[in-house]
Amino acid sequence: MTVLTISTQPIEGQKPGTSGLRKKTRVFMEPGFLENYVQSIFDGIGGVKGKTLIVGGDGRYFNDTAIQVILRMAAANGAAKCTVGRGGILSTPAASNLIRKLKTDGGLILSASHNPGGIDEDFGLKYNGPNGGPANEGVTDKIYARTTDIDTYYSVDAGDIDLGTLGTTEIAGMTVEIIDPVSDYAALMNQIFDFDAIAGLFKSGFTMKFDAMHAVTGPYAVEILENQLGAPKGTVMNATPLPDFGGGHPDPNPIWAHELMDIMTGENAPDFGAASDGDGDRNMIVGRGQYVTPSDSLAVLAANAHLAPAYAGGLAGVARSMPTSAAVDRVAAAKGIDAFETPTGWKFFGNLLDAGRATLCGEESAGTGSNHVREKDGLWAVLLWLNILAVTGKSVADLMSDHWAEYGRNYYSRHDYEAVETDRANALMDGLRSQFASLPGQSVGPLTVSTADEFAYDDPVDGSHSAGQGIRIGFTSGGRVVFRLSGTGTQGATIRVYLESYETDPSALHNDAQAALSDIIAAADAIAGITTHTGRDAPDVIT
Ligand code: VG1
Ligand code: CO
Repeated sequence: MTVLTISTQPIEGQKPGTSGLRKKTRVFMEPGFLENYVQSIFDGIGGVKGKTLIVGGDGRYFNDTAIQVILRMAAANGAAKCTVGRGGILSTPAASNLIRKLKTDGGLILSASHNPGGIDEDFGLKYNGPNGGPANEGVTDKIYARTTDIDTYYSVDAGDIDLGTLGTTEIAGMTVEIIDPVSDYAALMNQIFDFDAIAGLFKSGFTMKFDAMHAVTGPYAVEILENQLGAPKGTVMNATPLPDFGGGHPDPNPIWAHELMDIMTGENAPDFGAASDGDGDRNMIVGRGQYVTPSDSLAVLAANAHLAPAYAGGLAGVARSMPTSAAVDRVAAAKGIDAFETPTGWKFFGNLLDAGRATLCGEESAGTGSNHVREKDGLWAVLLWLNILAVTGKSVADLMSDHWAEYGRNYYSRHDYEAVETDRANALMDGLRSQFASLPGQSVGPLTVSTADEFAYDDPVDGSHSAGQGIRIGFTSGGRVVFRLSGTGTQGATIRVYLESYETDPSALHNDAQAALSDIIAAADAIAGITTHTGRDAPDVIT
């Protein structure tokens, strides 16, 4: 077999965002685009000679083709072995687990997560390091730098590998092992949770719907919930991963998971509903008639995690991204443990988890996870909820009511303005920056601004500094609004507006979030001029 040395030149737009590189699928399919990025990853991590990698993705359109390219390039670059999920399938948390369990030098995960899939939709690729977590900023900077001066990539003159058959084969001297994508992950979940208690819950007649949204978690959820825990067949809906996710938008929130929401608010609603995203790292939790915001879910899980075997000894600390509500901070304060506030994106939790300073982490965008892997983990969150429901015997609604009564409620919502012209979005952010000095003390409607700044993070473990991580405006009432531009979009800019207020009055704990936040929502527009800058009079998505 001959190694092919192929001349190339830099292609613009290969800067990784919040979670790897995401582009329109057709862009990834342009000649050399994928190859340049894969070679830049290899070069950026100091080469892959003699190294081992995990490779897999969420099964979206182009997943299998891209894996064949990656395998040929890994072989040409001298990698010793690639371990690949059968059919090219690995959920993001399952890939993270395999990197850790098999002690590989990292992995390549192919996914654009919750973004739609298909030739006219989105594709993505990211590198995770030997700890199983997304490459940190230092590494992604090196990868990006290489994309700007790359001149050569390497491949081998070899045919496609059969990804559908378990076992070991070889390509130009590199071992390729095709493994079952589900079994190691299911075994890990069995170690963490009390499967007997959860099986007992299902035996007692407890009902559930899990919406896999035709994305990667289908096979995982069927194996764990139905086969191992005894939930009735059909508990998992939309269980077959499809290259275009059935034409849907595999983002587990009340808007995109409306099929599940209709079931949970309809007649004969099951006790519990959950959904996961394209690559299986996000989760949505909903009780009968009771949606749980991701920020509240993180707080409830932190308050009750000790009911699951793996966390029976308590939590070392908790961490949340800055725009996530402070609900979990109140739990941490009550438990006397540290609460860390990080920039958006799971890569910022890695050091805290590795150093044993945080056990549970979460983001308002429906991501929750723990030190069991180095990614957020959708099914893990669902199983922790089930374990807590099994031990407490409470309904989701009761658990939420009790939690708010004890800690108060952080009303929370996120308003997204999608595909805004980049110049307009930047102008809105710059307009906010120009008001930092004048805002404090100003009244906006019934509210008074107390603070205005841009979040920067100093990593407490390695001391690295990350600036420009979101503009936050605090009010004397304890409420706040945060403005950020998305780092995962593939079209124009998405402005995210995160809204939060805190309520302790027992008679005001069960109101509609949009109503409870109406003053903050009005203040956000008054201060940022959202309507003026974007020309939109309402957000595209409210979660
Ligand atoms: C979004 C979320 C962020 C999450 C990221 C990746 O990023 O806000 O919390 O970590 O997606 O999630 P952004 O930059 O668009 O706001 V996933 O499920 O795409 O891996
Ligand atoms: Co995801």
